[in-house]
Amino acid sequence: MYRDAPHPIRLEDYRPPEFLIDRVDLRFDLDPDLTRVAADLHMRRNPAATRGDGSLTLHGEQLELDRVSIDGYPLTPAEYRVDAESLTLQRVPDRFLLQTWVHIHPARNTALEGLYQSGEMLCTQCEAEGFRRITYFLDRPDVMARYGVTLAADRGRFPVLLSNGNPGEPRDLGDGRHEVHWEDPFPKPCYLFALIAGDLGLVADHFTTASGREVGLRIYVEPHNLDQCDHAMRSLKRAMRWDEERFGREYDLDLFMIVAVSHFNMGAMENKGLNVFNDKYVLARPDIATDQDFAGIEGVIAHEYFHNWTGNRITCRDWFQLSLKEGFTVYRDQEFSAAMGSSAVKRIHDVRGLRAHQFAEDAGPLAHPVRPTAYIEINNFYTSTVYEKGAEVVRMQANLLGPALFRKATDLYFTRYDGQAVTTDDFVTCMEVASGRDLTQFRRWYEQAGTPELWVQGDYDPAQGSYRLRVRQHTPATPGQPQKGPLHLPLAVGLLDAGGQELPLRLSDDPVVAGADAARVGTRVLEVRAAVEQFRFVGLPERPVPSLLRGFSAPVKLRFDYSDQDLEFLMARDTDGFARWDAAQTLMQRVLLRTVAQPQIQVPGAFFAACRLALLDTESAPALRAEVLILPGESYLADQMAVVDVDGIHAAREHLRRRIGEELGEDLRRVYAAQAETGPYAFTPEGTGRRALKGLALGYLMAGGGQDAITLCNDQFSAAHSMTDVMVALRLLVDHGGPAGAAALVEFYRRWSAVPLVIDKWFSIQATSSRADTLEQVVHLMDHPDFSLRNPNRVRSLIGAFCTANPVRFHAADGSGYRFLAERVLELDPLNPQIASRLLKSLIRWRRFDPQRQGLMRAELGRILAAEALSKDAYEVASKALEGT
Ligand code: B3K
Ligand code: ZN
Repeated sequence: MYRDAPHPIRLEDYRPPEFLIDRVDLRFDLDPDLTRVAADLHMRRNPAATRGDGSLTLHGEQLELDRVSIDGYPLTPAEYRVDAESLTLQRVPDRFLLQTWVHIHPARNTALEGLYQSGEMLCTQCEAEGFRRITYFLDRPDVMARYGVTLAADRGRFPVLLSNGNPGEPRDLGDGRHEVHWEDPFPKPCYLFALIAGDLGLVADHFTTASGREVGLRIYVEPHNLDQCDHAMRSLKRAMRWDEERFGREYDLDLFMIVAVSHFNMGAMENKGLNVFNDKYVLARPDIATDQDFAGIEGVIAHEYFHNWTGNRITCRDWFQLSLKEGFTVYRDQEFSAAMGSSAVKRIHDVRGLRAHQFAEDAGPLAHPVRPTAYIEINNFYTSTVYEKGAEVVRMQANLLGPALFRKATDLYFTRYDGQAVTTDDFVTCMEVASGRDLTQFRRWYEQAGTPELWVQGDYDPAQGSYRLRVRQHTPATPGQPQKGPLHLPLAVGLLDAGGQELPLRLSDDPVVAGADAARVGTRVLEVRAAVEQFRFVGLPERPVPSLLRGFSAPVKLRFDYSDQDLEFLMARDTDGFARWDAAQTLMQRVLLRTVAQPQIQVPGAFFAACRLALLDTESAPALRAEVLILPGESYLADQMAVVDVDGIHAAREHLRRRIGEELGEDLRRVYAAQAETGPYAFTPEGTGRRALKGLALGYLMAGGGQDAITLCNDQFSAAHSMTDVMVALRLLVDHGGPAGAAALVEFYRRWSAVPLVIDKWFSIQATSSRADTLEQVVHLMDHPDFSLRNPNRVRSLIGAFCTANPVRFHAADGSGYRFLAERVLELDPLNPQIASRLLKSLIRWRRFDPQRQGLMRAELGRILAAEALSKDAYEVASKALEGT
């Protein structure tokens, strides 16, 4: 049991730092077994802070302190105190040079936080609080300093030595070692510090900024991966150009570097001038990466690059403000990807993700506001709420202000706060100042957890020719927040006539202007503020069909009593691509949940007709047609039920897939054939869409059970036109089972055993198979020579995939999935608490299941909580999950 329950850190306790650090000089003598770190900190009292007791406490964990001195005078042990988390100096002057000498052990660092070894290289990850595992420091984002860094290491093992900023000339140290000095002219918080040492190859390019400065671009990878960097480089250059055009942001250093490493806890990290990436988000080639991988790389490269302004130049005052940089940067990368491809399809992907992950988080025991007010372990708060809901909150402000004022507001934000550590409140203030609007009520979006529900009713009055929309909002209670206030939100609506034409959107209180109606056709953004609001549209000769929440203008659950016919109509006729998809989702969800409730029920013919129409709708881009026909996922369906019926949902979804395959068989075959590849692979919106539609068609054909489908799958697998096609075929063959599936797995492994990122896919495919013996296979695969608990990508590809993407097997009624997960969490927690705690989140929504599963899940959570020396990370998740029991 956790003997001393760790204390939460609270937003209300924020105080400015008592000391500031103006300049840092670091010297590293690098060696995986023992690295020496010498730090010179030029410190002074913060005039803006209240004076404490005269002592100075620095953060430091897992450091071995050799020496400490102030202004050149060594301190005796009586003059300082060291514990597991800090170094305290009893008395310090107002301005002084603090020097420390510590040593650390990168090769023993399995948590991958601080300085660690990945394969043959050394690398760092400091956000959020990893810098304190490198040297004693004021490890908080509102302490911003200039850095000079000298790296010394064995030249043979570590020919490349990188840090933030600009390099000086390398120096030979004579004894087989060399050193390089780096200077970063921009003050930064220590979480943006990075170093890399290794034997790396490099792809170089350059970029001329809008104002004519030359920037060197370098992507460093292990030499055998040099042929997999083109897409990342192209994405980087596009992102740099786009940020200039869209946000007026230019890059500021002479050099921008990206390094790909194969052991990384998350996607990537925006260290100043030296982004460190999980290699999954750098390396791509058509034969080894899917369209989704290509898109992921484009988005993550852009995201980290965009952080240079939203995160690095302007950073967070404290970690409660994390969404200041993450929400805004996600919004920026979403907009960038939309501009590079189809904006409707990008929006669909993002909303699907938001509903699947963020809505679920908001409805569970870890629900928290975009700006949380307390945490035990900050690493647990890199969540979908902070990132994706945070991006929605920025998007709503952009929608409320319109493009011109939003740009004016972001320009103001960049000039006003450049070089500072600020808050989400400061961001909203810029929106207010630039637009002259009052966003007091809007700020609630940062403070209130939970997904608002919007109940909308429409009444047509034929005598008046008017249509009234009544909007009622309600946000359900979340842990610690029983009462919620109404939110200010943009509700984008359109009205369609029976022929699918947009109607003018004239509100009863609009001023009457001749000819104005023509300009009011299309989408109109209504502003909802009160708990109940009414909007009356006039001048409507017939009953309209409302198209609501177009483009997902606010992150809410919309409830409107559409008939099936309305949904079929919107699915076919809405002029907004996103809204067509959303209508299809609602309709499919209905059909599926009806089947869960009554497995014998017949799916109406009109449903298949609507699907056929969408499939054959050649007016729409293939990518959109594919999206419209993807059934809602099992976990999302589960979220719609009062008590989750795990097996019922799986069966209903499989049944509907089969029925669609049977009903649409001939059309699916034609559509499949029509998307055949005509040239070499290219990551273009057109190509991606074509492959998505082809994959969708093949999936339904397999579900329909036609013998020829297996042949098509086998052919697609062997033709190996691209990894996208191969993966679709492999998944279908494995789920189908039998000798074809087994043979494909063997062949796939044989072909790709030398490429770790592809082997991750091989593990995932097996872990997410719906076949009954999947858990057995997963357990067996843990003994595979390629599996390792020390590589996060491997853990995610096997254990993570099983627990998050295979609901029917993970939630097996006998509790075997839960037990498996708990054992892995307990095994991983001492090695890598961040990864353990992420996995553990699969168990927290136990209240949603039947009593038997509830009991089984709770028992595993209890077992974890009872473990000796549990990390703060896992403690926080498990204890919150069990709160109130
Ligand atoms: N800022 C990093 C995430 C750091 C996570 C620390 N546990 C990557 C990103 O959001 O860009
Ligand atoms: Zn980020």
